[in-house]
Amino acid sequence: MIYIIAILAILFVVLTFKVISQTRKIINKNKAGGGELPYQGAADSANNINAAGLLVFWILAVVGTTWSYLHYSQYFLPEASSVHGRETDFWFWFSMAIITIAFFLVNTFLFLFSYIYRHSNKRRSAFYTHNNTLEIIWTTVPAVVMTGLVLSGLIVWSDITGDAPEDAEVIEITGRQFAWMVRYSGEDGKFGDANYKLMDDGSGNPLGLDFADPNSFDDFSNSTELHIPKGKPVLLRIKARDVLHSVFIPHMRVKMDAVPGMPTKFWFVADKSTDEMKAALNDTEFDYEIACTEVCGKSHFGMRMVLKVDEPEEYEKWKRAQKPVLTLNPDLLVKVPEKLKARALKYIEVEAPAAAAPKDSTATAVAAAVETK
Ligand SMILES: [Cu+2]
Repeated sequence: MIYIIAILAILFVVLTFKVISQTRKIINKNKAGGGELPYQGAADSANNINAAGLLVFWILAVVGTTWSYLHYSQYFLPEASSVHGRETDFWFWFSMAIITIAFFLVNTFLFLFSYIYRHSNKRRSAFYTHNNTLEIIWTTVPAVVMTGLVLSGLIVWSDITGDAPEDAEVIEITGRQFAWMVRYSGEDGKFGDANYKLMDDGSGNPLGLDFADPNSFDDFSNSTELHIPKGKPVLLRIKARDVLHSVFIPHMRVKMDAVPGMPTKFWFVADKSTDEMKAALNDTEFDYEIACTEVCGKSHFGMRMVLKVDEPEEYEKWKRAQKPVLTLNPDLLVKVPEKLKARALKYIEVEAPAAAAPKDSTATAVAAAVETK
């Protein structure tokens, strides 16, 4: 490598001297009264080679660009499974089409003209200062097109980031190193208070539910799957427990940072159930995936959760089958204030509470997920 650099450096010095001496010759010739330069023929052939080289470069660039587009299209996002996803995809490809056409047109003319109008002794260049009509056209057309694109994007964006509909299914998703945890409000439809000071993996309360708030008694959580109903607005309340994370559901075109101490949100309507996707792709193993798209530590790559899009009836059935955090971790009863104990006891299963805790309780699963990483 060092020899190549040395050779290039020597070549650079030699060529620099060559350029200086040629320039001096031209200057001296001009001072002596101009006329035909002795090396005019050589300059013409060099001009021809440069012009042809530019044309060849552009042809190779067209082939290369087209090839890379087709080759890497396998890594494009999969077809959208959400209502707003289809809309953003439409605008993405619409902008892409305009940009692509402009890119090929402008560059084709650029390289073609540099070939056609290469230097020639047989013609003289015209002195052309400016053309108002042309300037107005090439300023107005791009300005109108760009404004149209930005405005249409802005309208869709304000819809996506606006308030979720009243009847939206609200689900809380919390990121931590290195797993996602989701919480549902349970049968009362109200989330209990949560406080980071109460987060305690050991006692089965990694989300810090505050059991002084009776709304938390029926809240249930999951650390392996997020279930949502098909065709109904879903509002994700997004939180982080330790560092920055980011909720990314590629099929749903959902992407939002999870920031410690600053809840964020994203609402969307999934319109293809997991089963429909399995049938459409002819793949019984298919599952929607939630990934973390903010590098959050050494096991960031493994921070994924499965998303199940259920038919609405199936979803309600699944919800009814879930057990509250309190039921799965009856020891948390000590955190309930005396005056609320009677209400909380309804959620404690009487027979053999220890055996009632299934393996996928949030605390156990998260602890396992964190330990293996
Ligand atoms: Cu991450």
